[in-house]
Amino acid sequence: MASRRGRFLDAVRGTPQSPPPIWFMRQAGRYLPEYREVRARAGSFLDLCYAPGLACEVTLQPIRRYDLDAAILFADILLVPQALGQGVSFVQGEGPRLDPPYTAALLPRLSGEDVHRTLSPVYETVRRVRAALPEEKALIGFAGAPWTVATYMLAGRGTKDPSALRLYAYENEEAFAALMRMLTGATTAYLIEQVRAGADAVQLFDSWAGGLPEAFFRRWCLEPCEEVAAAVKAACPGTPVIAFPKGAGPLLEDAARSERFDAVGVDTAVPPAWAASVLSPHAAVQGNLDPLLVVRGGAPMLAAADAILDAFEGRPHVFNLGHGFVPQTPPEHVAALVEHVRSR
Ligand code: 1CP
Repeated sequence: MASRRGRFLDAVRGTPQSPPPIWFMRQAGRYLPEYREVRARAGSFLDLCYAPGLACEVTLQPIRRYDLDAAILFADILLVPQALGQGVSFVQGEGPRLDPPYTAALLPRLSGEDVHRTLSPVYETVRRVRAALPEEKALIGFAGAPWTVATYMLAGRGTKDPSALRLYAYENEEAFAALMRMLTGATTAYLIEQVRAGADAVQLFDSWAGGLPEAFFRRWCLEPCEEVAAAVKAACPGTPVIAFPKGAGPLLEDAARSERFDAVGVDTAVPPAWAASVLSPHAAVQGNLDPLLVVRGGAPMLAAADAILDAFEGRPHVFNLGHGFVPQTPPEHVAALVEHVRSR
């Protein structure tokens, strides 16, 4: 329902709100005791992602606790490689494993034909969350950006340094381009179904967009995300799309200038004053408190929040973190932060 209104949707469409709407990346997750309880009942992390009743419950938990302006679907960016036919598992304490890692030889075994069969429980979660959410709160759907998902598919796991994967892309142009085409198509189909099921906006997480040369960033981060956004908007007119090319630095301006994106996520390393003057004349901005300051809490957290609020005063801004909450975040610090932002 692209016509829904609300503080979050009005801000991402370009109308400043005072105080700004608030949601947080990783707002559902291990820092919340009520999440840990449901997670223990679900069995594995992937079982939780594919159980609409439980995934709906954990999506709503942070809304109940903090009355946030937007919920984000509980799922993971690695459901798409699984739907394409690559094995995905989460090893306790070690993170994700994708098996076998992508090579040209794996390509014939992957298929974008049938992603909805694997992903249909996610659409059911979206329907349930939208039905349970108050009218004025938004539901954000999401997917990983093709490049970021490709890094996991190529490495077979999370990598601290994706430079070997960039070399793969340079040296195996055809096999890499085929993977990116498949991911772009599957991501588009996935997000369109999320919106049809009730997501009010979508975010593309490009967590590994940092440290790339300009031409590589444009070709493999920006352009595939623009293609996905254009197709989502063509199928579901008026749906806001948020791009989050984490670590992109000055190349964030390219994303903000793109007519395909309504808002850009701003990571912790970006100076808010720069984002306010360079980015926000083109797009709404979302961010960018250091999640580690929420672990610290108290005056340093509130002062940093004030600096962000001051920088974006009078501009379309969604208050958020520069990256997700870490598991050791005290939930009471989050409550104090929300109260502070709302009381300005
Ligand atoms: O045991 C657990 O509970 C697993 C922890 C966890 C959670 C809570 C993972 C594993 N994924 C999630 C949920 C998740 N992931 C959401 C849900 C909504 C919310 O924000 O509340 C979202 C939006 C994501 C997106 C995601 N998954 C990203 C992009 C954002 C980012 O953090 O950069 C990435 C890179 C992933 C991969 C992933 N999933 C989980 C882990 C531990 C990782 C990172 C792996 C690595 O790089 O080592």
